[in-house]
This record gives sequence, C-alpha cells and structure tokens, in this order.
Amino acid sequence: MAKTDNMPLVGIVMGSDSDLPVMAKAADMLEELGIGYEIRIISAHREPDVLIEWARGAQDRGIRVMIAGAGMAAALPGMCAALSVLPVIGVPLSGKCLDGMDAVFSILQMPPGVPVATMAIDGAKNGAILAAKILALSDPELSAKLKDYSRRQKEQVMAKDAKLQEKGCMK
Ligand code: RP5
Repeated sequence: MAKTDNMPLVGIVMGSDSDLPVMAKAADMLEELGIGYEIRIISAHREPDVLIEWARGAQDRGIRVMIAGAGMAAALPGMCAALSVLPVIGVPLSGKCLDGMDAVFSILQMPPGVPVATMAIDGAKNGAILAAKILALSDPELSAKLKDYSRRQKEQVMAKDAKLQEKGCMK
C-alpha cells in the first residue's frame, strides 16, 4: 500500500489494527484510482473522544466520504454517521466472532435518519469503489477512470471464458 500525494477526499477509519489487513484493500483501491485519503485507527468504544474530534472535523479537513470498518459490536460506522453529514460507507469485518454476522447487523440496522451504506462482510474494496462513484458525480476525470476499471473487469471475465471455451474444464 503506497500513499497517494493527492489531497485526502476519503477518510478511512477502523476500530483496531486487527482490522488493517482487510481495510488496506480500500486504501489500495483508492491508490489505483488516484484518490487521496486519510487512514486512521480509532476505536468508538475505547476512545470515543478521539472519534468525536476526528469525525466532527472531517468535513472541514476536506474529506467528502468516510469508509468505516469495524468488527464485533461495530459502533464505529454508525457513530461516524451520527457525528457528520458526510456519507458513510460501513464495512463489517469478520475477524473475530460469528463470521462477521455480529458486525453486519450492528452496521446495517441503523435507525431512520442516520444511514450507513453497508458493504458485504470484509467488502473494503467495494467500499472504496462506492466512495469513488460518489466523488465521480462531480469529477469527470474520475468518472472516466471508473468506466475504464469496469471495461478492464469485463475484459478479464471474457478472457477467462475464452480460455474455458478453448481448453475445456477437464484437467
Ligand atoms: C472492534 O473490535 C474492532 O473493529 C475489531 O474488529 C474488534 C476487535 O478489536 P481488537 O481486540 O482486535 O483490538 O472494535
């Protein structure tokens, strides 16, 4: 994971360093698209005062979207949404218990008025792509990069299918 020099537009935050192997995939995807980001470890339960300061100040720092990943009781994404008007993308993490179902329900079941766009379990890469799509609404250059990304995905699947047709599925 390198660190793009572009101005941070996305705030990536996670509850623990144990979340980093998954959340680094969001950073990698933002790097690929040339989007600047902040990345922090801040625990909603263990240091709520630090979270309040970070989330309340995000918009003034130029952040336009947050990607918040957490496992277990996973209060972090919901608290980011409570503390800021910025769109919040939540990533439930499977690391510890219950295959991540605990974190899915914690992040997904937000009360009316405080939405979090919840990704699949460990879906940090999609979190970054969704953040990019939000930013691309006002950035034609980024929109073109996302179209190119889609085109390359399609080509990869077509190449795999062509190989299957040529070689068959038997070893
Ligand atoms: C959550 O508790 C974190 O997001 C992490 O997924 C989980 C466990 O944290 P550690 O005990 O690994 O620090 O708040």
